[in-house]
Amino acid sequence: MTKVQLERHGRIGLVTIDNPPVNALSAAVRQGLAAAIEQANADKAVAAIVIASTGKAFIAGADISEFGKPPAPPALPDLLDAIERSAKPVVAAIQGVALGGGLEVALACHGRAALPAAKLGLPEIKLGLIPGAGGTQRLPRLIGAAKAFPIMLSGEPIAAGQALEYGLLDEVVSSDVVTAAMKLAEGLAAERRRPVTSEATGRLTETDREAFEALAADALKKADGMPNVPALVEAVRGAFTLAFVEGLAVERKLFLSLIGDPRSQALRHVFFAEREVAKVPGIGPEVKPREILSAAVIGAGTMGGGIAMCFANAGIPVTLIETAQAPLDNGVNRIGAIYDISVSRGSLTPEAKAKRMKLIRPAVGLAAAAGADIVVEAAFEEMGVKQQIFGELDKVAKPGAILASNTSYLDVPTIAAATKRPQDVIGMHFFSPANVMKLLEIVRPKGAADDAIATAVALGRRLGKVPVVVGNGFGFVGNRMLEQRTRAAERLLVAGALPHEVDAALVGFGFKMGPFAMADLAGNDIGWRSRKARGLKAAVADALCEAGWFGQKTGRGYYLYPQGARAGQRCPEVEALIQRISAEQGVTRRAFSQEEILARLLDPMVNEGARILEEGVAARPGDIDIVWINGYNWPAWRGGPMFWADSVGLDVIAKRLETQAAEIGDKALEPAPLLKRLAAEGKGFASLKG
Ligand code: T1G
Repeated sequence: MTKVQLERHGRIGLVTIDNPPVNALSAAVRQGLAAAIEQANADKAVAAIVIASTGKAFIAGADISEFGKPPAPPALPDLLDAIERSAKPVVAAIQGVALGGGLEVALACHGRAALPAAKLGLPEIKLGLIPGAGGTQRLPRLIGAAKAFPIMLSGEPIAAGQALEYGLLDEVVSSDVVTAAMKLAEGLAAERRRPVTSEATGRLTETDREAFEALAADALKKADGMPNVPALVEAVRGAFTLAFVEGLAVERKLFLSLIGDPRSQALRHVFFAEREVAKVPGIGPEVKPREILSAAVIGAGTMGGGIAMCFANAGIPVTLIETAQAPLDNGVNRIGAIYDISVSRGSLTPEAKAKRMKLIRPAVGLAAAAGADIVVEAAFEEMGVKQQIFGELDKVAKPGAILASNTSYLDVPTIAAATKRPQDVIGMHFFSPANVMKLLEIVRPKGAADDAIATAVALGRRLGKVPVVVGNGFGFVGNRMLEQRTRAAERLLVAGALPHEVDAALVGFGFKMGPFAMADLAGNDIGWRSRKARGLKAAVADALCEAGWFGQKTGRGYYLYPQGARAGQRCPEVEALIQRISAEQGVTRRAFSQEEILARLLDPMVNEGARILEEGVAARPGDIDIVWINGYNWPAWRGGPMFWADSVGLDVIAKRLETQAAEIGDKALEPAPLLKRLAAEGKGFASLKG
């Protein structure tokens, strides 16, 4: 079926793109558009042309799935050149998002009309790219670089109203944007003038240049090593210093150089992985989510309070339940204080805070959960406590209510067994702080009903989370892999590395902080309690806790925090303790390079990820990447642990694991069968289609 239709309406040639779901500019669409523009220009009965499209989106941009493949003509810049040089005026009728190449198509037109719901943006920066089809040259010419640059730098779309104000749109109409565009096109034809963006240099004044350069200097300071930011600055600067055609050539050269950059390849992987993750195997669109009109949260501690905020932020009334008034009041006060910080920062109005606080109904006793469509338990991480609560909930919750535990690693079927409704019992593992972190692991025990899972996924997205459905099992996906990294970090200390060297390796890789700074921040006693509950030992971590060095909250942990300083300082006593433990274990300490530290930290995580895939606890390697990017700040421009492993080469990782397992004598470090098989076949995790 053709992707682009041309039909004549009076003197207007109406070109309609129909490439569901978002009218991406695939090769077929580009070819169809080029042919339609040529045909309309050859048709004497046509005086002007309108480009419209079907569906929600006007055009969502270039077809990202085509990047890295051999280019198919016409290249987008050539198509846009043909539109701009069309003998007859061309007007864009924008009913929805016009993003990336989609906005660049509209910029090459001679007029632009939109509906109020339309959003216009150049999000290429989020893919590690820059606009590659004239956006860096046409947009500054149309609205000035001081306005255009922030749009390209943030990648965030602007609303139709703001676009009209900027002069990016000629008109915004309440309905029937195609008719409005036709009238606009007729008018341009009658005036026999065609406003051509590429020649509109009036906005590129010296003042505009100064404003742009100031914004550019600030952007370069915050580029954080991403090559597309300096590239964007260079391309936009070309709008001031070069002729249009030369500016286009510089933009194209920079764009093509970024397409091959590993960071952009990683970000494009994340883009698709984040969409794949929403597709839960065995749960198709026919499985309808249950209606969630109200919620209840059990436990007003840090997690429970944060989860209650998620519901209030999404406008869902939520009953926050505690066992007694005092902890309940503490919980509500903590929520109010968190909102106050947002109000003081100006990111929340006092009225919005009041509205959200009203949506949170504090109550003592589980009976208050009776009317809720979903109950999220965020009580003490102890199985007995959870079983007791779910046993109670089974009696008070209404039939069909979803009963979810926020447990971070306990067995969900065991929790479900405390009820007579295991089909309604799932895990919803939020990450701290729950009102901030995007990741939501939805634990799908075997007995859970499909629509219970579908409900949790839909709700997760409504709460603004990235829901990832995972199988039941200790630590699910994220924490199970984190435990491998934690063990590896401890092994490195005993073998010869020091905390700051281990942390530096991860920070150098792109994490916000390393494992020891993170442990000091979260509190070393949390891991200590969990290890004791499972009879596990970690010589250095246990020694610190036995000394009461829990981290920032006690002024010292792996590091010293004088006067509550946030940035830790090296602690000679801890380093002496580590050396003593090495000696006690008969280990001859040795130096480790940053590369070796990184490999020793990340390889065991990847190995655990392979086991997670073998067991079906994660459906796809990309799901594991999304967990780590959204739950543990794995740098998105590294693509996630499984994408990173593929970029290193699974044969390299398997070999390193074998060497380490032999050196330490720990069979658990042997490469997992899946990892070994893929390495032997010369394949990556990407070859596993979920
Ligand atoms: N290319 C290919 N597929 C795309 C796509 C794109 N640009 N945008 C979306 N999809 C697929 C997506 O993978 C999913 O597929 C389906 O469409 C629905 O997407 C030259 C170089 C438009 C706001 O970065 O922001 O132009 O999972 O689930 O929530 O300068 O998609 O159904 O198989 O996100 O309604 C710049 C990316 C490209 C915009 C719709 N454009 N897309 O959101 O649906 S680079 C972008 C979005 C470029 C030029 C440069 C969103 C959306 P599947 P969805 P949604």
